Amino acid sequence: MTAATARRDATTTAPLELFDINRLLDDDERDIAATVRKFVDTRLKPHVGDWFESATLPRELAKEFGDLGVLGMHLDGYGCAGTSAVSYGLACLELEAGDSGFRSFVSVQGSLSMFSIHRYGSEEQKNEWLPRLAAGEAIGCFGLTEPDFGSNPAGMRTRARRDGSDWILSGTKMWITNGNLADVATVWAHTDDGVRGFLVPTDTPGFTANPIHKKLSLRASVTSELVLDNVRLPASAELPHARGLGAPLSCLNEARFGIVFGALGAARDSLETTLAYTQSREVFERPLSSFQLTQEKLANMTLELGKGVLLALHLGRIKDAGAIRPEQVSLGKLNNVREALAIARECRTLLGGSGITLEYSPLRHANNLESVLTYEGTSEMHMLSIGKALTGHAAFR
Ligand code: TGC
Ligand code: FAD
Repeated sequence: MTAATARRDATTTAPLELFDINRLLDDDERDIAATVRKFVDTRLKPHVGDWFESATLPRELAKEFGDLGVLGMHLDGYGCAGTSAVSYGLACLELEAGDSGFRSFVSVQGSLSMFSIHRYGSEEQKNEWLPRLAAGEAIGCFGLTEPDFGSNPAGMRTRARRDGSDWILSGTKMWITNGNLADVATVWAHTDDGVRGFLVPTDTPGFTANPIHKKLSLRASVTSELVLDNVRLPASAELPHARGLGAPLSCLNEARFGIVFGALGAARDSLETTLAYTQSREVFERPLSSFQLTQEKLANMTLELGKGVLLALHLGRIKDAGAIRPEQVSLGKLNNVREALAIARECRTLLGGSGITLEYSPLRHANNLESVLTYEGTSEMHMLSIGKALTGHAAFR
């Protein structure tokens, strides 16, 4: 053992231990994070490389996520756990330490599909769908984006028109997570009275989901195009309390909040993986971790990871106090995804050639984070949201 190795063993501290983050959590929050981390380490991580390579997300994971209690965990009643926002965020962080695809599944199920029903649905809709979605016995998806309207959903072309008391929906939704797995789709459409939401059982005639292939990112996640060809729905399929574009945008706040925490899981896993690698990898007869240039990178990444977690926890406490504003969620999503992506890429450099394989997680995380940077509002949309809060000028159009 070299002198450098002996000193290292005596003094190493994990990145987030340096920030003493656990001191900021209560017992429940620590327990939930530890439970999800154990599930990710034992059930998901051993397989994630294969799922990423084969571009699959096994359907049976839905039930396992349900048993774990993470589906709609921040919602009350109807089989949901009713945890704090911080606990939900920590679960997202631990899931995304496995892969952004796992957090994406849970975000879409809990924060987009279930939240849209919980906030805007009728009592009948809630009873029909929420307990099964919470248990992972049914899967949901959320169709807002269209091929020509991603950042600007106000322009959506999907239309819902009345035919007697029925609704007829026509249009195409694009890039829809869980589309080919879903039993029910929350679909947003223009009507003569503005934007409305509809619950579309995916076995309804005229509804088709087409998987999107050849992805370089979020491969352990199902992404689909949804085609609605004169889909006839009863009046009871409309979400009765959703009125206008603000309804789907309010669901996005929930999912974006999960990403504020989640992206840091990908960053933490990248950094932990890389720290371990640099300690065992010898270059020029010394551990890679003993070089100043390596330590500069490790120190800077640790700072950004820790600052991101502090920001996420601060926003989580504001959310739990019922006071969070959409532009505050934008602050967290913009910063934490941007920094997580930078960390994952920097980690890849320290892994050298080994870093380009699925043997090590950082490049997989970096590729996933390219999607995370784009979905739930691109980084530019969040800059403009912050800019609007600062100046009062909406510069989107
Ligand atoms: P604008 O006129 O600003 O707003 C229309 C109405 O909506 C209200 N509103 C919000 N309400 C709640 N939360 C928010 N974040 C809101 N933002 C706006 C607003 O107050 C207004 O209400 P009212 O009552 O006055 O009518 O609308 P705009 O057309 O100018 O658009 C603003 C903009 C650009 C910020 C918005 O369109 C936007 O956020 N664009 C980004 C679209 C986006 O994020 N799409 C994500 C799709 S889902 C997804 O990506 C899932 S990824 C899978 C996963 O999570 O894993
Ligand atoms: P565009 O809106 O075409 O943006 C292209 C570029 O132009 C971006 O850099 C953008 O920031 C920039 N830009 C656009 N407008 C402006 C402006 N005013 N000023 C400056 N720059 C601008 N959507 C769903 O509804 N449900 C889902 O489940 C879902 N899952 C997804 C999963 C994956 C893997 C991906 C990649 C996407 C998913 N999306 C989903 C869609 C996602 O929300 C959109 O991709 C995103 O909102 C961006 O829209 P767009 O792709 O059309 O890009």
